[in-house]
Amino acid sequence: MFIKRGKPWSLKDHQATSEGIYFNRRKFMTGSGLLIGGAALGLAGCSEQSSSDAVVSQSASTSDFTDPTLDLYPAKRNEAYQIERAITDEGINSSYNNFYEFGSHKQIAKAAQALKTRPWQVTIDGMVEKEMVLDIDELIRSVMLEERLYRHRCVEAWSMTIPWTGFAFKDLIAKAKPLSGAKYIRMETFHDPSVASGQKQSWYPWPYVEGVTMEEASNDLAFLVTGAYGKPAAKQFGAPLRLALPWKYGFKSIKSITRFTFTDKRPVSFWEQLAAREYGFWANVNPEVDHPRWSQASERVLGTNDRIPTKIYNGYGEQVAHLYKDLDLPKTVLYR
Ligand SMILES: Nc1nc2c(c(=O)[nH]1)N[C@H]1C(S)=C(S)[C@@H](COP(=O)(O)O)O[C@H]1N2
Ligand SMILES: [Mo]
Repeated sequence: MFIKRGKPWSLKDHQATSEGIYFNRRKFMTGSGLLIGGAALGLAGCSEQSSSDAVVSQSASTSDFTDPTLDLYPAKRNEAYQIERAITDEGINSSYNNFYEFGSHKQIAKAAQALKTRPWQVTIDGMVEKEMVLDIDELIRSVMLEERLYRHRCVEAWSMTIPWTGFAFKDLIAKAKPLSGAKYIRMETFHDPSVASGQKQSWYPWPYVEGVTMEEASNDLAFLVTGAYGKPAAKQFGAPLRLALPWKYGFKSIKSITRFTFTDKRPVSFWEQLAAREYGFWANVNPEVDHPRWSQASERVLGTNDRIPTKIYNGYGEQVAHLYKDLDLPKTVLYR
């Protein structure tokens, strides 16, 4: 299937740009001691332009690899997570991604096929009863997979609706047996510049890191994703294991996770390291708190011509607002 040039969802209809484009270079250069020319940054200023990329086919794009968990799909849909929006076309979702390991633009799907998702180990360490390394297939087979329809809202002010397959984050916490002092979970993506050429861009603080509080991770909505669209996740979605936190901006939903570390220190995420003023720890979707460079009041719905008002907590306030009642809202939702 091909997507034609000039698709409506790629129009430059707002001034939001990619996460990375304006991060504080000077500060970063000082901190790292690197000399970086402006041009060499090559950040995603053109991310909203259309490209002629074909949609990368979900199955036939690479080799003869058969996912060892294929028999678990499609998983039964959990009807509690039905939503009012139309599911985003799989072809559109599969060819418009943020995955900076494979490039600082949206057309990374092809490059992401280089990622080897087996064998894949997930380390659980830090403040837990016993540190462990889990094989991804063992992990997936030890949990109950289900399908959930979730909204997905990027801080760049675009959104999709995705049928994820996965399991509750709290199921992983139960396996980990955290010590009572653990307050946060720090997550890390693989680090292999030989496969992910974006990781050769040394001014980024690789590997990608994200963090959540124990309460956030234990919330029913926090979902560890293994699949999408009724099959194992495409590599560009963050196979074989990524997070989906639908009430937070998309950058919190870390892809291709290799490590969960339970800790009493608040993790500093990838984007927070680059530009703390723009991408804070909480990063809850909030139409009233603008990004320093653009409004968050509305969002472009990919695959349609719609621009719709953004909802507080991306429409999931009922499930998660209580987690933040003691914080100084709304100003601290994004920046703190
Ligand atoms: N490892 C890793 N995880 C990541 C990113 C990334 O660049 N690397 N981008 C984030 C951002 S900004 C968004 S919006 C979502 C995009 O997910 P999608 O491509 O499935 O829409 O992934 C998030 N997780
Ligand atoms: Mo994002």
